[in-house]
Amino acid sequence: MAIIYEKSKALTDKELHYCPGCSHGIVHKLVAEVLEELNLTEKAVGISPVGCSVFAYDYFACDMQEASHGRAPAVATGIKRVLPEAAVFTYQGDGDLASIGMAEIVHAAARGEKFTTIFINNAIYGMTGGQMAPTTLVGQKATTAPLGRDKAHCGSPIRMSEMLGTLDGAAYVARVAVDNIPNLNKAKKAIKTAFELQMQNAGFTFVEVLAACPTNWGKTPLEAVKWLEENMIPVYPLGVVKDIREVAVV
Ligand SMILES: Cc1ncc(C[n+]2csc(CCOP(=O)(O)OP(=O)(O)O)c2C)c(N)n1
Ligand code: SF4
Repeated sequence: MAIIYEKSKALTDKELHYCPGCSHGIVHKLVAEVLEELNLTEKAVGISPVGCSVFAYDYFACDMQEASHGRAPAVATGIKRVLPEAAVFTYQGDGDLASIGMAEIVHAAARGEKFTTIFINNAIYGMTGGQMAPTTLVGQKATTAPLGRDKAHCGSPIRMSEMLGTLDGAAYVARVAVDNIPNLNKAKKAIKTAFELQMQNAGFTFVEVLAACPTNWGKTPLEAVKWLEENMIPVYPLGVVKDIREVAVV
């Protein structure tokens, strides 16, 4: 019988622990497909974060290293500098990257470290029960903001892609979403471009993925996708924020 679909060989057979409707599993699949298609699985080294995707090291069938809170970019820096031929990536949530590890990611990007970061923006801390993150929307409820994020008290959401895109060391920065099939295809294309540019030594590459956390948003998987489309995309516009190849031709 003809095989029309099979799990990427860049994923292990380990069953994912994510909640129904969580985007982490989808993004794992996209990253794995890209590694396989670019023939990078054997030379890939992934760095797991804290948060719900802490067990990414069990799911990707490549070398993996766990990093402590927010420190994945520092660990990736060391690994890539020692193994310049490796395809190094960090996989980080918004609590890990935009809060706890903000300095790490900013300075790695500023230094133009030649690894790829996959940044999962689900507008909340997932694993620890739904506390407010730097990415939480104004008015969005969180366990630490039960009445909704108050701009006067907590400020506005941080747009990591736009911020990192200002840094000279960033070669490619894009924001994608995994809410429907066309966007999934764009997300995969962006992840592929990020790895391709990394392997060309272009500089730091970063893909922000708008992702659903139905559990902590208190929604069904379908409601969560709709909420993401109606509320997150207007605040976090999709598209390529920076592509060094476009700068090069100007
Ligand atoms: C310095 C420090 N701050 C906070 C925590 C607790 N902590 C561990 S995982 C996590 C949440 C991470 O959330 P996020 O990165 O958004 O990932 P998600 O679970 O949503 O995928 C937090 C707050 C900690 N262990 N240490
Ligand atoms: S708590 Fe949210 S981010 Fe964590 S696995 Fe469940 S849906 Fe995914």
